[in-house]
Amino acid sequence: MNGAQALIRTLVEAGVEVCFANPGTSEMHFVAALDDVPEMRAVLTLFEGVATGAADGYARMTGRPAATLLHLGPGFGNGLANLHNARRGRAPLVNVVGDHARSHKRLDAPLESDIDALAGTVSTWVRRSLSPADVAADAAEAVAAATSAPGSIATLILPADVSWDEGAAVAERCPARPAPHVAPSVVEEIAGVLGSGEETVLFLGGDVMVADGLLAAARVAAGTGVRLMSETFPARAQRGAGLPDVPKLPYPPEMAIAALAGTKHLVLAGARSPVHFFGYPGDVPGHPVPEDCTVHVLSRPGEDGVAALTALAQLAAPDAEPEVAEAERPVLPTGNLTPRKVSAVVGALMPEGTILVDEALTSGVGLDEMTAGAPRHDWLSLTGGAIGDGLPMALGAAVACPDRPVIGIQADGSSMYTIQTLWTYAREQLDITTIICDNGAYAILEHELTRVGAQGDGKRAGQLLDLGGPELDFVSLAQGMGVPASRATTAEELAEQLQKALAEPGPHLIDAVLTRR
Ligand SMILES: Cc1ncc(C[n+]2csc(CCOP(=O)(O)OP(=O)(O)O)c2C)c(N)n1
Repeated sequence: MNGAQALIRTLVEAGVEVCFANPGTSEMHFVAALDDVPEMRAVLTLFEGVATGAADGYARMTGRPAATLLHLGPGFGNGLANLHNARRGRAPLVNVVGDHARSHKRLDAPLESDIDALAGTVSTWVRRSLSPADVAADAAEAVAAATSAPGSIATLILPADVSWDEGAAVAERCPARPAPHVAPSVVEEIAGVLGSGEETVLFLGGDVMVADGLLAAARVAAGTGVRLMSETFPARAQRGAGLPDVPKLPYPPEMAIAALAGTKHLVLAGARSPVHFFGYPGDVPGHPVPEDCTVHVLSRPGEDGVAALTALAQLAAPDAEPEVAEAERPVLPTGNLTPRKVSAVVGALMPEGTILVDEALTSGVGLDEMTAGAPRHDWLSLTGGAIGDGLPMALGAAVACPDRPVIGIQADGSSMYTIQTLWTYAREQLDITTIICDNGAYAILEHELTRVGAQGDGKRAGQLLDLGGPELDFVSLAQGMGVPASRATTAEELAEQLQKALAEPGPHLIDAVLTRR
């Protein structure tokens, strides 16, 4: 068996069944070995950022890593932004990065670069396999590293000759470190804080954003009077009728500050203490937590937050009934298209079990509210702020959950970072409906320009924020990659086109042209 065959078989043994790939010459033996291991599904992406974002989405929906196959340092670099998002969301992921054959390294060939340095910026585990005899054990360790709580990125660098040389053998699965339980004394201490009678917020994120964690948190809230809030961009949140509707901490600093004003105790469950995305000129604090507020930790990322919340609910609110969202849908709106109307159409029509991928940015206004009472669904957000993850995450989510509809609410500018993802939707015939929120601008940056107090005559600066001239033709772009597409300029058209897209299998794109100010 050659190194590549042993590697892929070992990955499959360890539960890695999908590889999002963009190969090159140094990965040819890996590619060839895929024919020997049909249990590994290989999905071709036309850019490494698509592969890494897809692995991110896949991991969020399954809790298991996908592999990526990347071509040396430049391929890894192309995948970096979405690896960053995956890291911020603590998604388990295994990168296999091809490298030159060992004998070729010292020649400084054109594709030679410092892969280890690149990998180190996002990975908790980096190793270069040094011989075919090692590669399988290395792969098993990579999977264990990626899946150890709370989930992280492992990067295995694979020299071409380690792939092609014989003498390898499959390795057994390595145990991963499970999430440790929070000590009972911590739960007791937090129960004491909740009993203080002072304004308290139970701040949720990470692993607790699933039904059991949210219901336990809602029991605590009902029994003790504390408020629930979640981090602004949870990696994956289960929502909808029958589950608690937990408000997110708003993104704009002034709104985040207002949301936490008066809070005396902030209790963290699975989330880190919040900070603003950016610092701004002037004497503005970098976080929205009031000065006289004490931050307490029930569970850290990587600890078992659901178990901690369940124990807390038993202790602090044993008889409480959680407050949950009623089944309720918005009425279908009419007339010109605004972000709120797009949200209302989605809330009115999304089927049970939808995976909602939110890279709507400024067009996400109202999406939380309009979908809170919709049938149960999952919501994936942009965890690390690096735009261009929406389309790829939807790809990964659809591969992970082939029986569930995926709806991507996608800002136009962000879609262009990884627009070629559409081609993989078509090739794999995935049930993904992409709604492009077409406002013709980098609208959020218009707000940020004002917020940072930047001055200018506005004209030249405006050119860097405007996406018109030439206008992007998303219908043609989608059709050119094999995805059926249509354009909606009114709420009625959007509703009709979304209904049709959801009824037909396979991918669809709707260009929702928003009314400009
Ligand atoms: C990788 C990366 N590059 C650049 C940015 C900076 N950035 C933030 S928002 C944005 C534009 C977003 O425009 P669009 O996707 O059209 O959404 P809108 O603001 O119009 O709602 C840019 C370029 C970023 N966040 N990530």
